Amino acid sequence: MKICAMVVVLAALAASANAAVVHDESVDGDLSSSAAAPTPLAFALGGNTVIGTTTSGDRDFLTFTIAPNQVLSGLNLLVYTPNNLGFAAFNAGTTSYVPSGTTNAFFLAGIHVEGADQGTDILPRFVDRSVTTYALDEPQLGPGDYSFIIQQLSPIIQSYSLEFVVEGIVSTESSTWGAIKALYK
Ligand SMILES: [Ca+2]
Repeated sequence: MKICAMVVVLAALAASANAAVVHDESVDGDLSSSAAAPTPLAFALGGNTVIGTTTSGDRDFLTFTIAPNQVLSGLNLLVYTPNNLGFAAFNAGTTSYVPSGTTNAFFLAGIHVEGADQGTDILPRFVDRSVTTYALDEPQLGPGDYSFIIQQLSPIIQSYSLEFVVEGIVSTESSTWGAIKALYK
């Protein structure tokens, strides 16, 4: 029995330690600057790191899908330099915030990103520090398509590294998951 328990523990660590760079602008090119056509990125279970720079005139838009039985459970801001106020936001769907009556409903939450956030999971800030009309109810996103923007409107080069953490759903409480899922419909 002890051996079985050890195997389970090791498997859990391996899953959480599974991290990969899914887009590095210095290698893969600049992320889309178009809210209507974000760069599509494929996220896997574990950490999905996006490395880039943003500045005045270079907003970075990406879109990703959370598969069934998975959640986006964290957004680790690994690097954010220099310390200057920026902005980041989530939208539902494969396009980001395009101001119009039809897209307002897809806007989920937006925050100001600051230097003190470096080294922390900023997903909870979309719950308690949203600067927009809407905020997330929970620090996670369930299955579905999403878009994300990070922008620095000042004429400085803002470097960032973001780790999108995707986890499998292990809860057996289907009633709880149903309630969570309903928030993102
Ligand atoms: Ca960029």
